[in-house]
Amino acid sequence: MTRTLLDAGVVRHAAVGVLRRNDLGTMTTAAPDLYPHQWSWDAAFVAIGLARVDVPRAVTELRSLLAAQWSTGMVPHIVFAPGTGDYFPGPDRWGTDDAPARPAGYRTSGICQPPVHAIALRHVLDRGKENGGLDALVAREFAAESLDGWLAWHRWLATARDPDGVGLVEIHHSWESGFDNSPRWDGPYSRITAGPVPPFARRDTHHVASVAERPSDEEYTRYLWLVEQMRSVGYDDDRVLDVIDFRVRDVFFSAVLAAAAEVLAGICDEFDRPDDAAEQRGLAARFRAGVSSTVDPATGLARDVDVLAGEWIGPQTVAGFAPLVAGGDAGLLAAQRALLRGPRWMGHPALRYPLPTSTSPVSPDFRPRTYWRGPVWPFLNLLLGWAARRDGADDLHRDLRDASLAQLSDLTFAEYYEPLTGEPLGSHAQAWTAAAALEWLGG
Ligand code: 2M8
Repeated sequence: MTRTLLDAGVVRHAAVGVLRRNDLGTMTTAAPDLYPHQWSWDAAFVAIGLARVDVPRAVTELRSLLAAQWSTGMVPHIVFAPGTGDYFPGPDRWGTDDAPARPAGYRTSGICQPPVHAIALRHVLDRGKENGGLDALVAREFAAESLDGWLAWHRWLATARDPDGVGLVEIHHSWESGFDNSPRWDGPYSRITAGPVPPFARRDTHHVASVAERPSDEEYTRYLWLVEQMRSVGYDDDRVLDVIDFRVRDVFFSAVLAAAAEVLAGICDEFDRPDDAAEQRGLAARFRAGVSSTVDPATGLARDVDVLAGEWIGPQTVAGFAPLVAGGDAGLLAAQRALLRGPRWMGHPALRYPLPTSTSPVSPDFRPRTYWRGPVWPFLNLLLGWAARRDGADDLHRDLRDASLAQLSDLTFAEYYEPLTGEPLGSHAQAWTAAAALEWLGG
């Protein structure tokens, strides 16, 4: 799987082309056609990739996302592109015009996504330092200007979304997890009886017969029902808790917060903000402990909690490796790495590339073509690789990088890949997939 220099140049050139194609000037669409707006965690990965080729443009990506931050501190999961509005479910469905916390002048959804942003900011600062000159200046100025915004984001998550202080972030829609129709959410959704929702038409990509691979009409009805519930109370954090039919402690989201809070603490140190640094280290420790408290001794995987049903969530998905993202106890991390590399995951003999699947290939829930129920997601591999290197697991980092670059050298930059055949699925020219390629290539 060793790559030649020529291969690297070709992949880099094509990946830059994908980011250009998705570039609206101050924001990058998540993908052409299917996702014509800026998504929150996509934008963070896009900034990581852009920082490899254009530090000021990477800064612009994060700045435009943060400009739409709500007064509560929430960073919204979609910032709609100016002059558009037809994405399903478009802004009229969200009804955030009536949400007092939404900033004037921005159209956004009313929910959030995992907080990868401080990790992206770290990458931008590091590229700035390496390049020096204007890049260093622009990156540092942005970090200074935006620090309070990122702190407010983490604080909101740690309060509004962890009301009981258990070190786990509560989500109110599976779109908040980013793993939309993962089998993780089948239990909670099975207990929801959707009320009336506005009529909708599902969108397809023209590349593949993807309607069959994406969530079903029944799933979309429930997704929209939850939006209706939040909308009915103006997205007020306290009132949402009383009306919402989906309350889940999301272990992977919590792990991202733990990792990001630790990174933000380091940035606070650099900007001489010792109190904020200490606060973020406290959050990191609290959410790391929360994540490790969910590990199932029988499977070795971390689990979500269905708050309303008072139940653990069972399906074996890649979210079970949340401790590898959060960091923490060396014994737990070593056991998780062995599991990840073993035959139930990356080491499964039928895989086209040895990469984590979104659901274990040996699980009865595994669906190799269906969105978050089995396919490989390249941006997630980048996140796992970043965490592996942070924790000194250089061999895991290297193996994830080599397999990822082999996969991405098909140059489709697909949204997700069929794990057994390597077929690109979903949208092509997906921005965060191209960004992942650029970051894996480095240099
Ligand atoms: C997918 O989610 C959106 C809704 O937010 C959708 O299906 O319409 C997920 O893969 C999510 O993680 C991702 O951020 C988004 C855009 O790439 O698409």
